Amino acid sequence: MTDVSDDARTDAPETTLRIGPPRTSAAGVPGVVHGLAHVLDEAGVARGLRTLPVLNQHGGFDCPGCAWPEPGKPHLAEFCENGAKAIAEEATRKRADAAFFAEHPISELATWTDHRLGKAGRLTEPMLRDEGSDHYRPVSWDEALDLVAGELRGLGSPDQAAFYTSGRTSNEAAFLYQLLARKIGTNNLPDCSNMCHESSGTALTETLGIGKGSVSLEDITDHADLVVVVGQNPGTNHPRMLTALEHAKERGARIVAINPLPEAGLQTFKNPQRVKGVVGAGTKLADRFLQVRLAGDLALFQAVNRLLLEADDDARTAGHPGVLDRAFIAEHTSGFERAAAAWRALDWADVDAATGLDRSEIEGFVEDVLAAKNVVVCWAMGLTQHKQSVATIREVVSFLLLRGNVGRPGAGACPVRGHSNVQGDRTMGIWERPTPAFLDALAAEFGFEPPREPGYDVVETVRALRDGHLRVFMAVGGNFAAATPDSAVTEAALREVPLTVHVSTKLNRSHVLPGRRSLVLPCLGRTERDLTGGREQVVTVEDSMSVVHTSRGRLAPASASLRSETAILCDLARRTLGPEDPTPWEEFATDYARVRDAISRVVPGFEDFERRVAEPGGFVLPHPPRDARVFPTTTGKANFTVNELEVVRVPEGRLLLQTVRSHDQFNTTVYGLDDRYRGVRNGRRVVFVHPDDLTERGFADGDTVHLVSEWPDADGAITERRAEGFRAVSFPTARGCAAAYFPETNVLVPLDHTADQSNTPASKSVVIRLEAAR
Ligand SMILES: Nc1nc2c(c(=O)[nH]1)N[C@H]1C(S)=C(S)[C@@H](COP(=O)(O)OP(=O)(O)OC[C@H]3O[C@@H](n4cnc5c(=O)[nH]c(N)nc54)[C@H](O)[C@@H]3O)O[C@H]1N2
Ligand SMILES: Nc1nc2c(c(=O)[nH]1)N[C@H]1C(S)=C(S)[C@@H](COP(=O)(O)OP(=O)(O)OC[C@H]3O[C@@H](n4cnc5c(=O)[nH]c(N)nc54)[C@H](O)[C@@H]3O)O[C@H]1N2
Ligand SMILES: [Mo]
Repeated sequence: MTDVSDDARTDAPETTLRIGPPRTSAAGVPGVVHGLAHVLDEAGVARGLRTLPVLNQHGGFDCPGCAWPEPGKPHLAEFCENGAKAIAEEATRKRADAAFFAEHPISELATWTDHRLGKAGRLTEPMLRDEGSDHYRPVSWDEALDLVAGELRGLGSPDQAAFYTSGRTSNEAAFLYQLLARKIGTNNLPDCSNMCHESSGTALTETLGIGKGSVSLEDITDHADLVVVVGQNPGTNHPRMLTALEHAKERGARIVAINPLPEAGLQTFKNPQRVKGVVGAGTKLADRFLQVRLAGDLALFQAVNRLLLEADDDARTAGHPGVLDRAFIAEHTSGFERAAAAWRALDWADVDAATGLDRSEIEGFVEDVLAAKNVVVCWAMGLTQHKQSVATIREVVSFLLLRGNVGRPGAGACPVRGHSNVQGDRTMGIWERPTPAFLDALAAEFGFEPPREPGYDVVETVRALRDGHLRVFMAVGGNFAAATPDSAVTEAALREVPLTVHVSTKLNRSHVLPGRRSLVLPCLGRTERDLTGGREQVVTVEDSMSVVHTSRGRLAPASASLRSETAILCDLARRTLGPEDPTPWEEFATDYARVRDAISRVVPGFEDFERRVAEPGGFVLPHPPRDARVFPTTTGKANFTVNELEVVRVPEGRLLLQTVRSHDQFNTTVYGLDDRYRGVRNGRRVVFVHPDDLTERGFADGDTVHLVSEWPDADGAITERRAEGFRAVSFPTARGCAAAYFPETNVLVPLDHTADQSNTPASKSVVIRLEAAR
């Protein structure tokens, strides 16, 4: 299925690209047939069928697709089109084996697109690139791990190493990985969360006292009267969430979508798993759609909070009860008066400019809120990847607090996580800023003094690489080179580091931008049977709603040489820390229950881990605000906040670009070249722009353009970054806004352009201009 345009990592326009009208509904029968076709094609019929029925079932494996929770009683097969694609990607019969690496020099692979790299198949044995060589060659596990251990032991300082994690790593492997890093002596544990929900964690910790969502699946399906879906494209990225929204609607709940793009999944949903959905026209999901401008949500929620305040004034003046939950505010919150004063001073001209919405649209939303007893707000990357993301999410929390929408059924904050275990990895201590309490517990369990200084996050790791401060860059999963901003900077920096080590399932760009020496270590994926230590091992994961459960792979491993992440890390730890280290690494490797035992003593909420996780559906971690309206913040209350609004002013003739996912990718893994719901076929170099914005800038639909980002450096000089050869697509996005796919557009995102406080790359608000291609 590869076409000419996909042969090279080229900036030439894609000649076979086809654009049709965007869809208004998601996930109908064609969706699942399409998804199944992927599994059957890639994995072979028998393997595919063996895989799907055990997906997300008790005793089966956790879908590597996304972190949306499984219902208590899953349907016969709780899977979705994109889950099927994720499995196909892992269960593929293709192999990037020694013969493959012998045939293709690294310099050639570096010219391939991400799509083509991924299609090379599963990695099969440890591969080493020697200094100066243009090829990877096979090495034994012993040689590979001794090499890494030797390099780690020879560091001038422990902080010359950084240990990256992507959110597919199991709880057990994550726990051991952070333990190894801290035993070496560093908190340099950057993870994909830094680019993902870091803004949510930061804002929620400050305001509610815990950086996780406060709702359960039942809150949405059974109790909420209003579900607000803001900055999220569930039809593509969390398709099973649509089923939950459908249940909510059947009970009469309303759904409000807030997004610059009219995403298909938020418009109409055809549930493929239900007869009615199959034969009928589908459910209209969103009752109200606010087409906000990019980065306009802070102003929007401030305006909503102001209007709620005014509605309360009006009601009380008229002698009615107010509309705010005064009892909750008095008993459980802090800072209300200051926040209220700030809302009263809000400048409506700023709201108009930032949101691009009519006042009547915002008032309509406020009416929905006032009509609803219980409100849930769900969000994803549309809220987290902007300069003022943390402030925006704080303001969303204030919105919930005003009417007591936290800590009762059907209400709360729901950051919808990305990677299937990204939340669990953080719970296990994958964090460059661990809490003192976590480090104390680790110290007590393992009898050592962990480092206390904060380590590098993702952006700081790129800077450290660029500035030559790192000697070892290790990654368990992920694709650091492609996922991080400012690709040119990151790619150049990675090539200079003395040793890169990637524990991966599949070939990706990070492997073909190797350090001076580079190791690619192949590991088992979620779907595969793990027989480490001669017994069948299970691992555990935590979903977006703090449910911890087991995952057991069922397929035969892609190669006999694969090792589990846990086994690799234990072996590496043993070689690095030497026989004098008292940690029972070998026992950890051969019996993961021993790891869970250690976790149960270090991480609060995991008491009696082994027994509780064996129960059907697992167990739910404690969440004081959700469970008891207890807020472990610095004030001991839920905090209202005052957030100064900085309206993003895009210079004349420029556009604000967001970098998003197509329907045919998982982050940097490109499954295929279509974005069905947005009408794109057989290409990815497209930029979606409002028709009037195109005309005003002298362009027409179908023109080939270059995207040029403009970033003022500290001294005020403008630095330009370019991504060339894109098809301009006239699209009903909000005015002044554009959208294009990452990772291709990561080259446009300046490294220093990050969210205040969370340091998350602001990859949803990049100022660009379009340039005519000649
Ligand atoms: N199939 C599939 N599933 C996935 C992934 C995948 O790549 N493929 N990735 C996983 C991961 S790691 C994550 S984090 C999630 C990502 O899930 P999403 O956050 O849904 O992913 P994005 O494609 O980044 O889409 C961002 C959405 O926010 C909107 N948006 C952007 N900026 C703004 C804004 O300023 N305001 C508002 N209101 N809306 C805005 C965009 O129009 C878009 O609808 O999905 C997870 N699941
Ligand atoms: N411009 C822009 N950039 C972004 C984003 C954006 O919206 N816009 N989104 C950001 C977000 S939300 C995220 S989460 C990051 C994602 O960043 P990463 O998590 O680093 O990237 P992925 O593409 O998810 O990683 C895919 C690779 O993981 C490996 N892999 C898959 N499964 C396994 C496994 O089970 N074990 C191991 N060891 N390896 C495995 C495979 O080799 C595969 O190539 O990207 C961020 N980058
Ligand atoms: Mo993510």
